[in-house]
Amino acid sequence: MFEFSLTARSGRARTGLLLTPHGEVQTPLFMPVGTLGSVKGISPQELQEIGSQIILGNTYHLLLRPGPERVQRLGGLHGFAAYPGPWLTDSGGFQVMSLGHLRRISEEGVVFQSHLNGDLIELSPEKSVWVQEALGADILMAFDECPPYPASREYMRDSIERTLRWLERCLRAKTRPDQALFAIAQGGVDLELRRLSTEATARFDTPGYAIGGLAVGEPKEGMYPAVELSTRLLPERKPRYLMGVGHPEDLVASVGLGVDMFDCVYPTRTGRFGYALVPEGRMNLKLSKHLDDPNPIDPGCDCYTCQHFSRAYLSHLVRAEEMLGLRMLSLHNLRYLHRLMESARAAIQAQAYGEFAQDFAGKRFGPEV
Ligand code: PRF
Ligand code: ZN
Repeated sequence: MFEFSLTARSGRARTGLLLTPHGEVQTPLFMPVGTLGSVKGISPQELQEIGSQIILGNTYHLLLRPGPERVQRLGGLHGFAAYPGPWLTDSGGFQVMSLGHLRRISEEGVVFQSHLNGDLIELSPEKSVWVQEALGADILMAFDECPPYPASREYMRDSIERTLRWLERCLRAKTRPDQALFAIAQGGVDLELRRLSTEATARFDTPGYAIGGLAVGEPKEGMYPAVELSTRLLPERKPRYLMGVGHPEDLVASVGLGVDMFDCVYPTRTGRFGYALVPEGRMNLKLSKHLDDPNPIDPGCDCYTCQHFSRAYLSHLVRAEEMLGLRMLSLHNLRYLHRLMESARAAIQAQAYGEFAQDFAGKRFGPEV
């Protein structure tokens, strides 16, 4: 039911085809984040129109509300959220750290206080798998610990080992054959610990592997060597997922290092803040220079937003905090990242990824246009 095949290579970049019970997807790809079972403001129909292939849901949020058993009774994420294509759920390990009021980490798992009502909630490898089986995604993530940056070496080493024991427990707890569980390597930006974690993780023969523990505030110069080492150590024939990374530059560089999958709230969140992703960088629609501009955000973009609306109108909507403006920017930003990955796939298939990456970098202007 799960199969991953490589279809082309260019340097270390690769294209692949991943088969899941709810459809096949082409890699490299970007996955929109639908934390609570919805990609904020974007309908399933729109997601399909812009070329989304997998949606990511979160164990942490869906456990708090509406609850995994309710989602299961109402058809799992595919039925309940009416998005029939492939889903992936994150395990909650990372969200507990970043959102919950963490009370205790132990060998057993974590105890945290809900950010909604203060309830004490436990999450363990077994419980995370149980929740993810009820949610019914095609791909489940192992329950891991993503330590903050910076963390002491001693803490990191303990944490890596705990995450490996948690991975074993996740695999033992898993019961459904129609779901694939991806392992997650940790290790921060310390290359020795990253190697330790990745080699040990790769010994578990899971259908895919994630590179976790990055994009937690470390300098960019720290992240790339860790990604580079990870893709060298992970098995060639399994998909590699770099978690929580979604800046266009990082996608282009990481695909060049052999990463196949990405997720991030960046395109939707930055859209809600009034920014549009463009080939030159990021356009701030709140700037008054856009108020009289009849041009679309990006004349080269095929999305609904660029086909119908001017910068002037979008700028007006953003200033007035109209829902439509924020929705249309999110839609454009997601389409931008999907197009970026489509172009990357075409370049890899043409054996020209190096030129593609160079061309991409050559157009970048700076942080804001
Ligand atoms: N682990 C999990 N989810 C994640 C991460 C991780 O390390 C990251 C990396 N910051 C994003 N999402 N389970
Ligand atoms: Zn557009």
